[in-house]
Amino acid sequence: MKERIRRVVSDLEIDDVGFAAAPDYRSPLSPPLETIFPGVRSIIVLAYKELDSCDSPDLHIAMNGRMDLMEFSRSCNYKLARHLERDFGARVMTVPVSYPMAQIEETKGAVGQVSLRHAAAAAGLGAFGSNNLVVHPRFGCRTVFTAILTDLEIPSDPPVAENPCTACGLCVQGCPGKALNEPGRTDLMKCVKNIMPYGLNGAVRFWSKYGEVPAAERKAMLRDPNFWRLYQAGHIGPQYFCFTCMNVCPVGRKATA
Ligand code: B12
Ligand code: SF4
Ligand code: SF4
Repeated sequence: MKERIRRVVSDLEIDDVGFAAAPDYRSPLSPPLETIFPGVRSIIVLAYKELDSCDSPDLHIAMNGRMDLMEFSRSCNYKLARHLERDFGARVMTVPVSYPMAQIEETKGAVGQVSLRHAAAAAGLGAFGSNNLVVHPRFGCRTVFTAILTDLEIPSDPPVAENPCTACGLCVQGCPGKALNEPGRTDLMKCVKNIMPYGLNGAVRFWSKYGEVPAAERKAMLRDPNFWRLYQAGHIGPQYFCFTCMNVCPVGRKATA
């Protein structure tokens, strides 16, 4: 069965696939899989290499590359799920590439319903690096994952033989938000402040101030580029303004002339 699925994955131009039996998926914070999909037996995890867009010093181009990949990967994930339903008679549920996610106080709205990193590690697609990203043996940290939950009985792929992270420390030293200083933990607030200046916190700051200042200052606030950026983010969804901990990682980098 794995071989047949791998062929479909290859036809869809997805870069890699791994399989995990549901009991092998262990995420400390995400809800148990059974609460999402009663009767779930396996997770099929798909891996996609980022284009070089994420290297661009122009962060709009870098984010556009991620948006392209989010759209492509969402579509591939859905196509494979439909295929599993039709050709394998499987029950299937797709996992979001990033959003939506439960917006609740306990998790600060930042815990996925399924942790794709833990799923990827369980499916043998890589191991956690010092930046808390899953490092793929061939593509390094510049890898995005999607997943499908199924009721198919599929055994897990073996874990990666060796952690591709060499513990060189470049990601920890390079993080502009100093969010990776504590091993095994990304400081959410430090990362978010740097990576999403025009996300929820930025909007709360803006609108709180807007409600407090006189009319003339409100007009000025709406004419300020800070508001334009918030407005754009409101339209196109979360925008990342940092790709450093992915980009500085030497694993999977092609030698450049
Ligand atoms: C919410 C979210 C964020 C939040 C919160 C991050 C966080 N602390 O989890 C913010 C906005 C800050 C964020 C930032 C980024 N994200 Co993000 N994010 C997510 C999302 C939607 C949910 C993550 C989640 O549930 N976190 C909470 C739980 C899982 O974390 P946790 O259990 O506490 O595990 C943490 C630690 O315990 C530790 N950990 C756990 N086990 C082990 C084991 C070992 C050995 C070690 C060392 C560490 C370790 O790693 C985790 C990181 O803090 C996922 C998609 C998904 N559904 O999984 C993408 C996802 C994790 N993000 C991703 C990426 C790429 C990024 C960024 C690089 C942004 C960018 N420019 O693209 C940064 C990297 C930040 C970093 N170095 O950690 C990718 C990671 C791909 C990969 N190769 O691993 C994902 C999987 C999206 C995807 N579809 O591919 N993200
Ligand atoms: S995305 Fe940027 S701020 Fe967040 S952990 Fe990575 S390097 Fe640090
Ligand atoms: S930059 Fe170095 S320490 Fe960080 S994940 Fe890559 S290999 Fe590991």
